[in-house]
Amino acid sequence: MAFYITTPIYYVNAKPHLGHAYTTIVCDTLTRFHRLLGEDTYFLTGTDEHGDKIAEASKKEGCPPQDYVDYVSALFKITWPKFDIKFSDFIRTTEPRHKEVVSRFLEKVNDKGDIYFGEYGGLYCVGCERFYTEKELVDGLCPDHKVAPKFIEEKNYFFRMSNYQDWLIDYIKQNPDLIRPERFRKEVLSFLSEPLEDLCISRPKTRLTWGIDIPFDKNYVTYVWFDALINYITALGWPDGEKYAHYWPYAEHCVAKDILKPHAIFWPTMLQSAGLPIYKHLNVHGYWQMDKDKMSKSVGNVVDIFTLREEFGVSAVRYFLMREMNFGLDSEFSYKRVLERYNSDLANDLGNLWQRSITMLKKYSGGIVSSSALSSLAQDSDWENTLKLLVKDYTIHFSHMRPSEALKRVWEFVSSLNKRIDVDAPWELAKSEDNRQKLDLVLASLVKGLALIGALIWPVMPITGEEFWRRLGLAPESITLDSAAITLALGHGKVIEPGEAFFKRAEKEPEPGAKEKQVSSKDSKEKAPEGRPEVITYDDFAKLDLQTGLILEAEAVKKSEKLVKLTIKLSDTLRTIVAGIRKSYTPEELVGQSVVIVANLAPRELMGIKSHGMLLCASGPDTLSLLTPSREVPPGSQVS
Ligand code: ME8
Repeated sequence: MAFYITTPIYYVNAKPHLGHAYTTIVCDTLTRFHRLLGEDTYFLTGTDEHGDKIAEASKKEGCPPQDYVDYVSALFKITWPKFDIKFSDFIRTTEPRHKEVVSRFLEKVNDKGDIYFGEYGGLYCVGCERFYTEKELVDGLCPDHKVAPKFIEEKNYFFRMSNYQDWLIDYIKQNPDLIRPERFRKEVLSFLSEPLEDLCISRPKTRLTWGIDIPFDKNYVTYVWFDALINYITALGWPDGEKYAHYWPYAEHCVAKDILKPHAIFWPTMLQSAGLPIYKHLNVHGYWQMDKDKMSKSVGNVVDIFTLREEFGVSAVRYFLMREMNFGLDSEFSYKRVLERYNSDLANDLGNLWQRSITMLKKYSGGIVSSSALSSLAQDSDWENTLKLLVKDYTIHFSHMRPSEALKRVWEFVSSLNKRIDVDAPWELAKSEDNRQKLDLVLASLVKGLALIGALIWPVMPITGEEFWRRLGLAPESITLDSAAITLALGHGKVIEPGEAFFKRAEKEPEPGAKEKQVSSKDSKEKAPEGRPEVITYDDFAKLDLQTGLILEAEAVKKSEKLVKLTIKLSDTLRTIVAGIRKSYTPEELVGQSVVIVANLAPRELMGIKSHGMLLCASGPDTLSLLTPSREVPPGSQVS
């Protein structure tokens, strides 16, 4: 079996925020879950870079559209790995591969006779990049952007979407889980009960040039939605790519309800017209809200995901998002709620279970799981059935796009193990040698339970799941839900240590970076050399990768007087470097400066932010001075 999942490609008129992070983490989680099932997975994300909205945003920033989209797209691309999101491909609609596929697709639909030239007048919302009917407006305003749409009349190309209305209704009825959850399927069918209009798919170049040319009329560019949706097949190399043949039959899209209509109506009719199979599922979720309003850049109520990550750590942020939102319903965001879940689910339930179990294993059994107890446990059908049922329920929930329910089920098991400790009271059993067998059995069941929990939480909290396995003496690369395989692997006879607490209770809002450090790498413990040799060889010097870089962004690190977080452009990548230069430079002074960096320095974590390199500065008597090339050279130039 294969599995192919996509996020929406995000508009580059805003930086990534919690809403984007949610969808992207759902897709990463689902991909990891399918990998656990042994499937061959492909996960696509990317950026949507054409259209009015982007052209306007770049104008506002005062830079050419290509520079602007390069920059914001790179921000998205470098953000996701910081949330342990591992995509297979990152697509940009300004890439040549995409432009080519859009042209081919348009030709195909045109050859079918589904495109015509006509005149249209209508109410257009720039924010949504689409025409609205009077009925769809709320008090005359766009329901999302709360602005009055403009009346626009012009000649354009149209896609005969109305021809496919009856086909689409039948298709949705015959494939009851095509659009899920059910409420969105109903919404689409109700929308389709009214006559469907044809779709305007072009914009005259007199009004907009920032788009993909219509292949049969160079005076027009393609409407951004017609262009954007096609990304899902571009990335697979449609029409002849191997990936297309392999993954497209398993395609799953994941979007929020704001873009239900383009995905549930435009996209399947486009696919049908071009003769391509329809995706397998459209998974639609609700909005993260603040004070009952959709979190969005235009409303200005977005949560900064980096602050959240600094305060609670990646695992906790991912857990919160997956557990708190019922997929399909809206969810209200608050720091208080994050803190509550952090303390109750992670620190109390999960963290305590680990600490109590492994501390007792250490105390009563020298940290070694009894292999005879492991074998007896494997013969205990009640216990094995409990595990089997847990994995089955979990699998069903994830397969039906219910991540929150899947986690809830895992936490029921966590609670049952915590209760088991209270009931079996290993500290009482340990008082008499007669109870040795029973004690070993209880300890073995706790260790086995923790190994399984490590695997079950891995799709949502990869770092924590892997760390569970590492500390249990198991290879994280072999993480599995298979009970027999876990039993076999646990019989290694190595000493298991409890280690540092996974999630320390946070009494008040934790200090930035506090939680992140719990699973931090050993980098921060590295010491600076105390003295310097008088002479080094050229080979020593050649180990340094010194490069020039351009500072694109500078942001003071909260709760630190010295640190600034910098986004630095090298030749074709962006770097995050945290530098202690705030006493000598304001963040505003830093943006636009050319600097010299040590590019191959091991990453270090400073106030919860990973710094990938170091700036070179001269230290004056009371100020620092950045080293900067005396002539202009492109970012990423070698310094030697
Ligand atoms: O619509 N709650 O891009 P976009 C939950 N380019 N999810 C949210 C959210 C919120 N408050 N805010 C944003 C576009 N999202 C098009 C898509 S696809 C071919 C083209 C997430 O940048 C959610 O996934 O406006 C939503 O559908 C998406 O961001 C919209 O991203």
